[in-house]
Amino acid sequence: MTTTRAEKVRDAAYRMRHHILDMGEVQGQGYVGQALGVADLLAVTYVDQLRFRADDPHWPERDRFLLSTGHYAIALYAALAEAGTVPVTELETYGSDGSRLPMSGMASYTPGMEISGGSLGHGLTVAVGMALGLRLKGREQRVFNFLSDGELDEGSTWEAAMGAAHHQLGLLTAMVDMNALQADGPTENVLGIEPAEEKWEAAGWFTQRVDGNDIDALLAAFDAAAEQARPVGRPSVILCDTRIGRGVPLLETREKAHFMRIDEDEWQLCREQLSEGYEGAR
Ligand SMILES: Cc1ncc(C[n+]2csc(CCOP(=O)(O)OP(=O)(O)O)c2C)c(N)n1
Ligand SMILES: [Mg+2]
Repeated sequence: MTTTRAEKVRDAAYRMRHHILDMGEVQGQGYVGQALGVADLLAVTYVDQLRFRADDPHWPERDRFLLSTGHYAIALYAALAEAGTVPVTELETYGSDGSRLPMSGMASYTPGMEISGGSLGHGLTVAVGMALGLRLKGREQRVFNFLSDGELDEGSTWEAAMGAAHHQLGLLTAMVDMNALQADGPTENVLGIEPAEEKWEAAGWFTQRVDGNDIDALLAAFDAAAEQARPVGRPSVILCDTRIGRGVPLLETREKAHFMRIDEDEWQLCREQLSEGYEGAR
């Protein structure tokens, strides 16, 4: 029996969610909810879309994946472990002194981490510069920028969005985690950004909005973006509505979801719930 693209992605996302829980347990807390929410999105990116060499993170021909949100590093570490760039055994060093896997993403520490993105609202500006630079060199690599809905409240993001359309950076794809949450509460209470699709369209982007936990919908959206991708053309954005804590019911309903503290005896329960959900869906 052949494994479909969607099955490959689903299995990778499941393993990544386990990695996220394992890393989270090392610190007893962290940005676990967001990471579980975007595991499907990052699995699609790393398993199905991105051109890279796991054992050569500086391979000049690679597509670029820029994580704007440094606090989502735990999600990227899970993807890098699944990809084979970071050994799975190294995940237990997460957040410890001297580890290559600090709690906030640092490009100089971690193989495969292209930028240090903790200062929110800067990732897309860097991505625009990188896409322009690659085009000037005559290269046809794609640049993917992962950003959060909180970053849509930053003016610099919209300057970059307009700049990308102005310069017709057709190999640039932004993916936004529309988890409807920020550190200070629900996005709609902090600074509403809806209707987000219309804003991106008005900025000149090929815009799609999907359920970010529906792997088939994600694959279709990434395929449509890839179809559009050309050196001179419209940049693409995929707005992904994700659910915090996805896959672990205990965490899907947590009130304090931006930075979760999880009791010692809850981690095993989280793992069991994750496994039950995965087996149940098969
Ligand atoms: C420029 C900047 N301002 C403020 C912060 C502090 N901060 C860290 S996470 C965060 C929430 C941003 O929203 P989002 O990324 O959507 O949050 P999440 O979905 O992870 O809850 C803020 C304001 C920051 N890192 N950078
Ligand atoms: Mg958010």
